Amino acid sequence: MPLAFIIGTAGSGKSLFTAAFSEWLKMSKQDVAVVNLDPGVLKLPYSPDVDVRNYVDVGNIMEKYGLGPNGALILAADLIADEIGNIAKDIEAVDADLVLVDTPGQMELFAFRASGPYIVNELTKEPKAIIYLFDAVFSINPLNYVSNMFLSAAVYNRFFQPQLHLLSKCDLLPEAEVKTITDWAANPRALEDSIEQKLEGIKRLFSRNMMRAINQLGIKFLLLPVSAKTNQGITNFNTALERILTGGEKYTY
Ligand SMILES: Nc1nc2c(ncn2[C@@H]2O[C@H](COP(=O)(O)OP(=O)(O)OP(=O)(O)O)[C@@H](O)[C@H]2O)c(=O)[nH]1
Ligand SMILES: [Mg+2]
Repeated sequence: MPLAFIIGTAGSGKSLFTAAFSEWLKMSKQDVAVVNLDPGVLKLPYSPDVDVRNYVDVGNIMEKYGLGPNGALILAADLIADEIGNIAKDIEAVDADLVLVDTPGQMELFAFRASGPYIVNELTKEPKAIIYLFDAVFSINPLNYVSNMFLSAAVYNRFFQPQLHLLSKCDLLPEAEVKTITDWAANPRALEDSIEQKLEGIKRLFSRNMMRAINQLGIKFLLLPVSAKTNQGITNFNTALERILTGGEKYTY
């Protein structure tokens, strides 16, 4: 069964999007399972079918190793890798046609430590995709947008899996601003124009050079606006995901 990993900076909307998209799939009679890979989360907006907290408990780690919350989360990220066989078995036991994986709040724990790519590779040999979330409110500033491009390119460089980019929480911005950001993704000239207009000095120089460097990497950068509150954009996103994971077929017949 194919797996989609939802990744993004802290608070970018990973968990709520996982909840909204899984509900949407269930309404469309698709057989979906949801995995929580965040060992530190206290409350989730969905009921996970598989939960890493059954294996790795951040509270216990803090006590056992005398660590603070951040040290415990780092250790937890590595301990998850040791439990990957059990987690893979749990996922197989659920036997769904598509698995959504909600990843830890702090993206760097999953993306930039050795354990993340190991987990992605070991969980399944079936098709997988990385879903990278750009927080819409954060991204309306061109400097932040370019920083997020850079992070998403860094994530790609860690996993080398098909990657889809979503503009999350798009209900929080006026439609015109959503369009501005999606235009930046589709057309580097539009982004360069905004950088010239809205930024000055070192910020302008830095953003322009970083944007050009990322474009030179040749990463195709389609950004789909979505909202986990209004379900806007979810149909489009699902079509793009089906194309990657199943060659355009439905997950469940
Ligand atoms: N308006 C609006 N708010 C959203 C949307 N998605 C998430 N939020 C809010 O943004 C905050 C963070 O959402 P989460 O889904 O917890 O984000 P996350 O990336 O899982 O956060 P961490 O795992 O803690 O890093 C919550 O207050 C959500 O209610 C959305 O589509 N629209
Ligand atoms: Mg979360």
